[in-house]
Amino acid sequence: MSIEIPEGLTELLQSFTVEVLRNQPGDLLEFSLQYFTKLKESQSRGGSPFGNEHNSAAAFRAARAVIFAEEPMQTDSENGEEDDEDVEEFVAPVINRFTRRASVCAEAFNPDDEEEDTEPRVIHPKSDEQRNRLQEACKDILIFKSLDPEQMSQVLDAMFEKIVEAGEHVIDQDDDGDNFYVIERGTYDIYVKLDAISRCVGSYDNRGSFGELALMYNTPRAATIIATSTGALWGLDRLTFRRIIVKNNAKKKRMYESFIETLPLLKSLEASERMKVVDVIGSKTYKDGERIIAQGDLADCFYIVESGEVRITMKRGKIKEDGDGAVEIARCTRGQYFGELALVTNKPRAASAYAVGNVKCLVMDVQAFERLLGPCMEIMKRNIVNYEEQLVALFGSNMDITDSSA
Ligand code: 1OR
Ligand code: 1OR
Repeated sequence: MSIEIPEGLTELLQSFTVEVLRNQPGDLLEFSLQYFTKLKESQSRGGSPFGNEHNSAAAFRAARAVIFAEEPMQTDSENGEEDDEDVEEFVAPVINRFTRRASVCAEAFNPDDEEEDTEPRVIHPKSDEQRNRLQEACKDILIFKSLDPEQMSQVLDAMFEKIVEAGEHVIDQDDDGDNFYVIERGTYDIYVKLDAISRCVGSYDNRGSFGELALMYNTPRAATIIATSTGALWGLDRLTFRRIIVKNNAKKKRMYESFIETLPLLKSLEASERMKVVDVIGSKTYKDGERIIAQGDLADCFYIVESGEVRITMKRGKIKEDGDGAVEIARCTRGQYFGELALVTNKPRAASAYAVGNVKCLVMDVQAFERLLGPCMEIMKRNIVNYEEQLVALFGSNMDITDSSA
């Protein structure tokens, strides 16, 4: 009996299998659905489904092996080596939170590639109410700060809501990175394994974001994040994160590299560590007179002045509002930092900070501060001793600068 093989079936299955093997999708059915939908769309435009006209020889042979139960042959040129070039070029269609990354080498995107991307966008439709909540949660997220409005709107489109229960592991250390998360609400503990013992090294309290490191640097997850209450998160898939955030970080590096290199505070860092600082900082602007820090508040950020001048004021009373009795104690200009004291001492802000004229600051969150600025601690601590001496001179008594009520 002979069965006729319809024309095109072999090629169709081969191309499909190549993409499956290269992407190693977590949800095969979902991937297939997207593949064939995309194929249909691209046929009407006359292109290949993923805009990638040539498949790597190795993946192609592996696909044949799957379809025809052949032994995959190796050619001399491939012995021992992956077909890296093709793998780098390939841009997966994906797409959504079901698809987890199988290996760190299958990178979709080269951040230095300036070409406009033509890849399909990830869109998770949202109600107005959801979009408002999402916008509110994202407004202070530092790595979103330097995105242009179009990039930001693509990020918001791609984000999806995730409700978590107390005790849930949102991220497990050493896993592959799938999503970046912005916190809408809830508290979360950060655990890091040291010598096989997991220790709680910090927490998030109803704000902030996490999960960027594995996506930025193609590394396994550096920490475990466990919800300690019910909560709501907004996830951003790996590919959209890389396509937009990592690409933008390459620009940010070019913008801030020379400034960062001049900062005395960061001189104890390796050059590569200084660039990691650039990856996570955000630039914020303040108008004349605007308050940047309020004495007595809980602290979650550290600041470096990029332009303009910042006035630091302090009062001895326990009243939070600035007003009578607040004394100007210092000014910070380009290249100087402030807001480190509360992070180092784990106490509320010891002073207030106000913009004098228009001010631009580079801002870093407390987790990045602790993770990256350890080597700069000596310089900061020397300066804190200096504050203590000044405090005595100004207020005449040895007031404890690290006293939370001061
Ligand atoms: P990720 O993709 O590696 C875990 O997944 C996330 O935890 C990580 O990105 C960060 O967003 C977040 N060290 C490493 N990752 C941390 C840390 C941290 N804190 C939060 N994350 N440290 C704690 C600093 C308070 C340093 C511990 C030695
Ligand atoms: P923070 O996190 O407590 C307020 O938020 C910031 O003001 C503080 O970190 C310092 O970065 C900054 N004493 C205390 N904080 C100071 C001082 C200061 N100067 C700047 N800051 N003194 C001034 C010494 C010239 C001594 C008190 C009179």
